[in-house]
Amino acid sequence: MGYATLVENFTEQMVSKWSDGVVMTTEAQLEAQFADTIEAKDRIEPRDWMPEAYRKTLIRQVAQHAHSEIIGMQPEGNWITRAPSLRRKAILLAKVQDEAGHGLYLYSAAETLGASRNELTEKLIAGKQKYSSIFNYPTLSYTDVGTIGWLVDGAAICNQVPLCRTSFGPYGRAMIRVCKEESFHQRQGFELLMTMMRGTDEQREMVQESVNRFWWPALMMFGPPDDDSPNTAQSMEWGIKTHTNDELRQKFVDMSIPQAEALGVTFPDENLKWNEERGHYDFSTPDWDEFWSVVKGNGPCNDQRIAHRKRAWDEGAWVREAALAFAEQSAEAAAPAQTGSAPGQTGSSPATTTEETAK
Ligand code: BYC
Repeated sequence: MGYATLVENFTEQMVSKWSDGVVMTTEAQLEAQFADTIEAKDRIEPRDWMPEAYRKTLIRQVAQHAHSEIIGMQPEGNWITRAPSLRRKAILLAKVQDEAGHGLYLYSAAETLGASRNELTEKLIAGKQKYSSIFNYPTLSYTDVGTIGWLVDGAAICNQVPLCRTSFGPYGRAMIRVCKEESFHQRQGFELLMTMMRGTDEQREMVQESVNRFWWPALMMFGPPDDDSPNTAQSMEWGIKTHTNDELRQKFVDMSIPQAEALGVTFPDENLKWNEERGHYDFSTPDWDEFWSVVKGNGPCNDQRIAHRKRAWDEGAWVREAALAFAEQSAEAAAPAQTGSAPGQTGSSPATTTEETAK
Protein backbone atom coordinates (compact mmCIF):
# COMPACT_ATOMS: atom_id res chain seq x y z
CA MET A 1 0.00 0.00 0.00
CA GLY A 2 1.41 3.40 -0.96
CA TYR A 3 2.04 6.11 1.58
CA ALA A 4 -0.70 8.31 0.11
CA THR A 5 -3.26 5.50 0.44
CA LEU A 6 -2.16 4.84 3.98
CA VAL A 7 -2.70 8.49 4.84
CA GLU A 8 -6.06 8.48 3.10
CA ASN A 9 -7.25 5.41 5.00
CA PHE A 10 -6.03 6.90 8.22
CA THR A 11 -7.94 10.10 7.54
CA GLU A 12 -11.07 8.27 6.52
CA GLN A 13 -11.11 6.25 9.69
CA MET A 14 -10.34 9.35 11.74
CA VAL A 15 -8.87 7.22 14.45
CA SER A 16 -5.63 7.56 16.29
CA LYS A 17 -4.33 5.70 19.29
CA TRP A 18 -2.94 7.60 22.24
CA SER A 19 -1.34 6.11 25.31
CA ASP A 20 -4.46 6.60 27.43
CA GLY A 21 -6.85 4.84 25.06
CA VAL A 22 -8.44 5.35 21.70
CA VAL A 23 -9.40 8.89 20.74
CA MET A 24 -10.91 10.27 17.56
CA THR A 25 -8.79 12.57 15.40
CA THR A 26 -10.88 14.33 12.82
CA GLU A 27 -9.62 15.60 9.51
CA ALA A 28 -10.23 19.09 10.85
CA GLN A 29 -7.84 18.39 13.74
CA LEU A 30 -5.18 17.09 11.36
CA GLU A 31 -5.58 20.18 9.21
CA ALA A 32 -5.27 22.36 12.29
CA GLN A 33 -2.07 20.59 13.33
CA PHE A 34 -0.69 21.06 9.81
CA ALA A 35 -1.63 24.75 9.83
CA ASP A 36 0.00 25.21 13.26
CA THR A 37 3.22 23.64 12.01
CA ILE A 38 3.28 25.94 8.99
CA GLU A 39 2.43 28.96 11.13
CA ALA A 40 5.25 28.16 13.57
CA LYS A 41 7.62 27.75 10.57
CA ASP A 42 8.39 24.21 11.71
CA ARG A 43 9.03 21.45 9.20
CA ILE A 44 6.45 19.08 7.78
CA GLU A 45 8.07 15.63 7.66
CA PRO A 46 7.11 12.71 5.38
CA ARG A 47 5.41 10.84 8.24
CA ASP A 48 3.17 13.83 9.07
CA TRP A 49 -0.34 14.28 7.77
CA MET A 50 -0.50 16.82 4.94
CA PRO A 51 -3.24 18.01 2.60
CA GLU A 52 -3.19 16.18 -0.72
CA ALA A 53 -2.86 19.48 -2.60
CA TYR A 54 0.29 20.31 -0.57
CA ARG A 55 1.78 16.92 -1.44
CA LYS A 56 0.87 17.39 -5.11
CA THR A 57 2.39 20.87 -5.32
CA LEU A 58 5.58 19.69 -3.67
CA ILE A 59 5.92 16.70 -5.98
CA ARG A 60 5.42 19.07 -8.94
CA GLN A 61 8.07 21.54 -7.77
CA VAL A 62 10.62 19.03 -6.43
CA ALA A 63 10.30 16.86 -9.57
CA GLN A 64 10.74 19.89 -11.80
CA HIS A 65 13.75 20.90 -9.78
CA ALA A 66 15.28 17.38 -9.97
CA HIS A 67 14.68 17.20 -13.73
CA SER A 68 16.36 20.62 -14.12
CA GLU A 69 19.49 19.39 -12.38
CA ILE A 70 19.70 16.28 -14.58
CA ILE A 71 18.80 17.96 -17.88
CA GLY A 72 21.07 20.84 -16.82
CA MET A 73 24.06 18.50 -17.15
CA GLN A 74 23.68 18.48 -20.93
CA PRO A 75 24.57 22.05 -22.00
CA GLU A 76 27.82 22.07 -20.01
CA GLY A 77 28.52 18.37 -20.56
CA ASN A 78 28.67 19.33 -24.23
CA TRP A 79 32.06 20.97 -23.56
CA ILE A 80 33.79 18.31 -21.44
CA THR A 81 35.66 16.82 -24.40
CA ARG A 82 36.65 20.26 -25.66
CA ALA A 83 37.70 22.02 -22.45
CA PRO A 84 40.87 24.03 -23.21
CA SER A 85 43.12 22.42 -20.57
CA LEU A 86 43.29 19.43 -18.25
CA ARG A 87 42.57 21.72 -15.28
CA ARG A 88 39.44 23.16 -16.93
CA LYS A 89 38.31 19.68 -17.94
CA ALA A 90 38.69 18.37 -14.37
CA ILE A 91 36.71 21.34 -12.99
CA LEU A 92 33.94 20.90 -15.55
CA LEU A 93 33.70 17.14 -14.96
CA ALA A 94 33.37 17.70 -11.22
CA LYS A 95 30.75 20.41 -11.71
CA VAL A 96 28.59 18.35 -14.04
CA GLN A 97 28.89 15.40 -11.66
CA ASP A 98 27.70 17.63 -8.80
CA GLU A 99 24.55 18.41 -10.79
CA ALA A 100 23.83 14.66 -11.06
CA GLY A 101 24.17 14.47 -7.28
CA HIS A 102 21.71 17.35 -6.85
CA GLY A 103 19.21 15.55 -9.05
CA LEU A 104 19.56 12.43 -6.93
CA TYR A 105 19.02 14.28 -3.60
CA LEU A 106 15.90 15.81 -5.09
CA TYR A 107 14.48 12.58 -6.52
CA SER A 108 15.02 11.08 -3.06
CA ALA A 109 13.09 13.97 -1.49
CA ALA A 110 10.26 13.34 -3.97
CA GLU A 111 10.29 9.64 -3.04
CA THR A 112 9.45 10.55 0.56
CA LEU A 113 6.25 12.08 -0.86
CA GLY A 114 5.33 8.82 -2.58
CA ALA A 115 6.60 9.60 -6.12
CA SER A 116 9.21 7.18 -7.44
CA ARG A 117 12.14 8.25 -9.59
CA ASN A 118 11.02 5.90 -12.38
CA GLU A 119 7.57 7.44 -12.46
CA LEU A 120 8.95 10.99 -12.48
CA THR A 121 11.53 10.30 -15.19
CA GLU A 122 8.88 8.71 -17.37
CA LYS A 123 6.68 11.78 -16.94
CA LEU A 124 9.58 14.04 -17.90
CA ILE A 125 10.31 12.04 -21.04
CA ALA A 126 6.62 12.01 -21.96
CA GLY A 127 6.56 15.82 -21.65
CA LYS A 128 4.16 15.70 -18.69
CA GLN A 129 6.55 17.41 -16.29
CA LYS A 130 8.69 20.47 -16.81
CA TYR A 131 12.31 21.42 -16.25
CA SER A 132 13.90 24.85 -16.15
CA SER A 133 13.55 26.87 -19.35
CA ILE A 134 17.21 27.91 -19.21
CA PHE A 135 18.47 24.50 -20.31
CA ASN A 136 16.70 24.78 -23.64
CA TYR A 137 19.27 27.29 -24.84
CA PRO A 138 22.43 26.04 -26.57
CA THR A 139 26.03 26.38 -25.38
CA LEU A 140 27.71 27.77 -28.48
CA SER A 141 31.22 28.26 -27.11
CA TYR A 142 33.30 27.11 -24.15
CA THR A 143 32.79 30.62 -22.70
CA ASP A 144 29.19 29.59 -22.03
CA VAL A 145 30.49 27.23 -19.33
CA GLY A 146 31.71 30.30 -17.43
CA THR A 147 28.53 32.27 -18.09
CA ILE A 148 26.33 29.38 -16.92
CA GLY A 149 28.40 29.09 -13.75
CA TRP A 150 28.22 32.81 -13.05
CA LEU A 151 24.66 33.69 -14.12
CA VAL A 152 22.71 30.41 -14.14
CA ASP A 153 24.17 29.02 -10.93
CA GLY A 154 23.99 32.57 -9.53
CA ALA A 155 20.25 32.71 -10.27
CA ALA A 156 19.87 29.19 -8.86
CA ILE A 157 21.51 30.29 -5.58
CA CYS A 158 19.18 33.30 -5.31
CA ASN A 159 16.21 31.00 -5.74
CA GLN A 160 17.49 28.10 -3.64
CA VAL A 161 18.91 29.79 -0.53
CA PRO A 162 15.35 30.70 0.60
CA LEU A 163 14.30 27.11 -0.22
CA CYS A 164 16.63 25.90 2.57
CA ARG A 165 13.84 27.13 4.88
CA THR A 166 10.99 25.63 2.87
CA SER A 167 8.31 23.92 4.95
CA PHE A 168 8.92 20.35 3.77
CA GLY A 169 11.89 18.88 5.69
CA PRO A 170 13.56 16.64 3.08
CA TYR A 171 13.42 19.37 0.40
CA GLY A 172 14.89 22.03 2.71
CA ARG A 173 17.68 19.74 3.90
CA ALA A 174 18.58 18.76 0.32
CA MET A 175 18.80 22.46 -0.54
CA ILE A 176 21.39 23.18 2.17
CA ARG A 177 23.92 20.89 0.54
CA VAL A 178 22.95 21.89 -2.99
CA CYS A 179 23.47 25.58 -2.17
CA LYS A 180 26.97 24.98 -0.81
CA GLU A 181 27.94 23.33 -4.07
CA GLU A 182 26.18 25.94 -6.21
CA SER A 183 28.22 28.70 -4.53
CA PHE A 184 31.37 26.93 -5.60
CA HIS A 185 29.94 26.55 -9.13
CA GLN A 186 29.20 30.23 -9.33
CA ARG A 187 32.72 31.17 -8.27
CA GLN A 188 34.32 28.82 -10.79
CA GLY A 189 32.19 30.41 -13.55
CA PHE A 190 33.17 33.91 -12.48
CA GLU A 191 36.85 32.89 -12.28
CA LEU A 192 36.70 31.38 -15.77
CA LEU A 193 35.21 34.57 -17.21
CA MET A 194 37.66 36.76 -15.28
CA THR A 195 40.57 34.76 -16.74
CA MET A 196 39.19 35.35 -20.24
CA MET A 197 38.65 39.06 -19.52
CA ARG A 198 42.36 39.31 -18.71
CA GLY A 199 43.18 37.71 -22.07
CA THR A 200 42.90 39.01 -25.64
CA ASP A 201 40.30 41.34 -27.18
CA GLU A 202 38.82 38.35 -28.92
CA GLN A 203 38.38 36.55 -25.59
CA ARG A 204 36.74 39.62 -24.03
CA GLU A 205 34.34 39.78 -26.98
CA MET A 206 33.50 36.11 -26.49
CA VAL A 207 32.59 36.77 -22.85
CA GLN A 208 30.39 39.75 -23.73
CA GLU A 209 28.65 37.83 -26.51
CA SER A 210 27.95 34.91 -24.18
CA VAL A 211 26.63 37.18 -21.41
CA ASN A 212 24.35 38.91 -23.94
CA ARG A 213 22.79 35.55 -24.87
CA PHE A 214 22.31 34.29 -21.30
CA TRP A 215 21.14 37.42 -19.47
CA TRP A 216 17.44 37.30 -20.42
CA PRO A 217 17.04 33.51 -20.14
CA ALA A 218 18.68 33.75 -16.67
CA LEU A 219 16.08 36.32 -15.58
CA MET A 220 13.34 34.01 -16.85
CA MET A 221 14.55 31.18 -14.59
CA PHE A 222 12.66 32.84 -11.71
CA GLY A 223 9.36 32.07 -13.41
CA PRO A 224 6.57 34.30 -14.75
CA PRO A 225 5.81 37.70 -13.20
CA ASP A 226 3.87 37.50 -9.92
CA ASP A 227 0.60 38.62 -11.50
CA ASP A 228 0.86 35.72 -13.96
CA SER A 229 2.11 33.05 -11.53
CA PRO A 230 -0.78 30.70 -10.66
CA ASN A 231 1.11 28.79 -7.94
CA THR A 232 2.92 31.49 -5.94
CA ALA A 233 0.13 32.61 -3.58
CA GLN A 234 -0.73 29.10 -2.36
CA SER A 235 2.92 27.99 -2.22
CA MET A 236 3.75 31.06 -0.08
CA GLU A 237 0.82 30.31 2.23
CA TRP A 238 2.15 26.78 2.71
CA GLY A 239 5.71 27.99 3.24
CA ILE A 240 6.95 26.04 0.21
CA LYS A 241 8.06 29.32 -1.37
CA THR A 242 9.14 32.14 0.93
CA HIS A 243 9.63 34.81 -1.77
CA THR A 244 7.76 35.59 -4.95
CA ASN A 245 9.26 35.18 -8.43
CA ASP A 246 9.60 38.95 -8.91
CA GLU A 247 11.24 39.49 -5.51
CA LEU A 248 13.93 36.93 -6.31
CA ARG A 249 14.42 38.25 -9.85
CA GLN A 250 15.01 41.74 -8.45
CA LYS A 251 17.48 40.36 -5.90
CA PHE A 252 19.38 38.64 -8.69
CA VAL A 253 19.55 41.82 -10.81
CA ASP A 254 20.77 43.86 -7.82
CA MET A 255 23.38 41.25 -6.98
CA SER A 256 24.64 40.77 -10.55
CA ILE A 257 25.33 44.38 -11.56
CA PRO A 258 28.33 44.99 -9.26
CA GLN A 259 29.70 41.62 -10.33
CA ALA A 260 29.37 42.59 -14.02
CA GLU A 261 31.19 45.85 -13.26
CA ALA A 262 34.02 43.94 -11.57
CA LEU A 263 34.21 41.65 -14.57
CA GLY A 264 34.08 44.49 -17.11
CA VAL A 265 30.98 43.35 -19.01
CA THR A 266 27.56 44.92 -19.53
CA PHE A 267 24.07 43.45 -19.64
CA PRO A 268 21.99 43.91 -22.81
CA ASP A 269 19.39 46.23 -21.26
CA GLU A 270 19.47 49.99 -21.78
CA ASN A 271 16.94 50.53 -18.98
CA LEU A 272 19.18 49.05 -16.33
CA LYS A 273 19.76 51.84 -13.82
CA TRP A 274 19.75 52.44 -10.06
CA ASN A 275 16.45 53.69 -8.69
CA GLU A 276 17.18 55.70 -5.55
CA GLU A 277 13.55 55.74 -4.45
CA ARG A 278 13.07 51.97 -4.68
CA GLY A 279 16.58 51.14 -3.51
CA HIS A 280 16.87 48.70 -6.41
CA TYR A 281 17.98 48.61 -10.03
CA ASP A 282 15.26 49.14 -12.65
CA PHE A 283 15.32 46.80 -15.61
CA SER A 284 13.26 46.06 -18.73
CA THR A 285 10.51 43.47 -18.87
CA PRO A 286 11.75 40.12 -20.14
CA ASP A 287 10.10 38.77 -23.28
CA TRP A 288 7.43 36.65 -21.63
CA ASP A 289 6.17 35.35 -25.00
CA GLU A 290 9.58 33.81 -25.55
CA PHE A 291 9.50 32.34 -22.02
CA TRP A 292 6.11 30.64 -22.51
CA SER A 293 7.11 29.42 -25.94
CA VAL A 294 10.24 27.76 -24.47
CA VAL A 295 8.26 26.31 -21.53
CA LYS A 296 5.74 24.86 -24.00
CA GLY A 297 8.50 22.99 -25.82
CA ASN A 298 9.47 25.37 -28.62
CA GLY A 299 12.88 26.56 -27.42
CA PRO A 300 16.00 26.01 -29.51
CA CYS A 301 17.00 22.76 -27.74
CA ASN A 302 13.84 21.29 -26.13
CA ASP A 303 13.63 18.33 -28.52
CA GLN A 304 17.34 17.61 -28.32
CA ARG A 305 17.38 17.69 -24.48
CA ILE A 306 14.46 15.27 -24.11
CA ALA A 307 15.68 12.97 -26.88
CA HIS A 308 19.08 12.75 -25.18
CA ARG A 309 17.51 12.04 -21.77
CA LYS A 310 15.26 9.39 -23.30
CA ARG A 311 18.21 7.71 -25.00
CA ALA A 312 20.18 7.60 -21.73
CA TRP A 313 17.10 6.25 -19.89
CA ASP A 314 16.46 3.54 -22.51
CA GLU A 315 20.10 2.55 -22.79
CA GLY A 316 20.36 2.39 -18.98
CA ALA A 317 17.41 -0.02 -18.66
CA TRP A 318 19.65 -3.10 -18.49
CA VAL A 319 21.64 -1.50 -15.65
CA ARG A 320 18.47 -0.89 -13.63
CA GLU A 321 17.29 -4.44 -14.31
CA ALA A 322 20.67 -5.88 -13.26
CA ALA A 323 20.66 -3.78 -10.06
CA LEU A 324 17.16 -5.01 -9.20
CA ALA A 325 18.10 -8.64 -9.87
CA PHE A 326 21.17 -8.22 -7.68
CA ALA A 327 19.07 -6.64 -4.92
CA GLU A 328 16.63 -9.56 -5.04
CA GLN A 329 19.45 -12.10 -4.88
CA SER A 330 21.06 -10.25 -1.99
CA ALA A 331 17.75 -10.15 -0.10
CA GLU A 332 17.32 -13.89 -0.62
CA ALA A 333 20.84 -14.55 0.56
CA ALA A 334 20.20 -12.41 3.62
CA ALA A 335 17.19 -14.54 4.62
CA PRO A 336 18.76 -17.98 5.25
CA ALA A 337 15.66 -19.38 6.98
CA GLN A 338 13.60 -18.95 3.85
CA THR A 339 16.22 -19.81 1.26
CA GLY A 340 18.48 -22.17 3.08
CA SER A 341 21.54 -20.05 2.22
CA ALA A 342 24.42 -20.02 4.63
CA PRO A 343 24.63 -17.04 6.98
CA GLY A 344 26.97 -14.35 5.77
CA GLN A 345 26.09 -14.79 2.08
CA THR A 346 24.48 -11.41 2.00
CA GLY A 347 26.55 -9.49 -0.50
CA SER A 348 26.50 -5.74 -0.45
CA SER A 349 23.43 -3.75 -1.19
CA PRO A 350 23.38 -2.46 -4.76
CA ALA A 351 23.75 1.19 -5.54
CA THR A 352 20.51 2.83 -6.54
CA THR A 353 22.14 5.47 -8.69
CA THR A 354 23.03 3.33 -11.66
CA GLU A 355 20.49 4.94 -13.95
CA GLU A 356 22.71 7.96 -14.20
CA THR A 357 25.63 6.13 -15.75
CA ALA A 358 24.85 7.63 -19.14
CA LYS A 359 23.40 11.08 -19.48
N1 BYC B 1 11.13 27.01 -16.53
O1 BYC B 1 3.16 29.55 -10.90
P1 BYC B 1 4.60 29.53 -11.24
C1 BYC B 1 20.39 24.45 -11.60
C2 BYC B 1 6.31 26.90 -14.80
S1 BYC B 1 18.86 23.71 -11.79
C3 BYC B 1 10.14 26.13 -16.81
O2 BYC B 1 5.38 30.75 -10.91
P2 BYC B 1 6.03 27.97 -9.25
C4 BYC B 1 21.50 24.04 -12.46
C5 BYC B 1 5.84 26.36 -13.45
O3 BYC B 1 6.36 25.08 -13.20
C6 BYC B 1 17.84 24.60 -10.65
N2 BYC B 1 8.91 26.21 -16.26
O4 BYC B 1 5.28 28.21 -10.63
C7 BYC B 1 21.56 22.77 -12.98
C8 BYC B 1 4.35 26.38 -13.64
O5 BYC B 1 3.93 25.28 -14.45
P3 BYC B 1 3.15 24.00 -13.83
C9 BYC B 1 16.46 24.81 -11.15
C10 BYC B 1 8.69 27.21 -15.39
O6 BYC B 1 6.36 26.54 -9.16
C11 BYC B 1 22.56 22.43 -13.85
C12 BYC B 1 4.13 27.61 -14.49
O7 BYC B 1 5.34 27.87 -15.14
N3 BYC B 1 15.75 25.47 -10.06
O8 BYC B 1 20.54 25.28 -10.78
O9 BYC B 1 5.28 28.60 -8.12
C13 BYC B 1 23.54 23.35 -14.21
C14 BYC B 1 3.70 28.81 -13.67
O10 BYC B 1 4.77 29.25 -12.79
C15 BYC B 1 9.68 28.13 -15.03
C16 BYC B 1 14.52 25.11 -9.65
O11 BYC B 1 13.92 24.22 -10.19
C17 BYC B 1 10.94 28.02 -15.66
N4 BYC B 1 11.94 28.88 -15.42
O12 BYC B 1 7.39 28.82 -9.40
C18 BYC B 1 23.50 24.62 -13.67
C19 BYC B 1 13.97 25.88 -8.49
N5 BYC B 1 9.16 29.00 -14.15
O13 BYC B 1 4.17 23.27 -12.99
C20 BYC B 1 22.49 24.97 -12.77
C21 BYC B 1 12.77 25.26 -7.82
C22 BYC B 1 7.89 28.63 -13.95
O14 BYC B 1 2.06 24.57 -12.99
N6 BYC B 1 11.53 25.75 -8.36
N7 BYC B 1 7.59 27.56 -14.68
O15 BYC B 1 2.71 23.23 -15.02
C23 BYC B 1 10.97 26.92 -8.02
O16 BYC B 1 11.48 27.68 -7.23
C24 BYC B 1 9.64 27.26 -8.63
O17 BYC B 1 9.07 26.07 -9.14
C25 BYC B 1 9.73 28.33 -9.77
C26 BYC B 1 8.32 28.49 -10.39
C27 BYC B 1 10.17 29.66 -9.20
C28 BYC B 1 10.69 27.90 -10.87
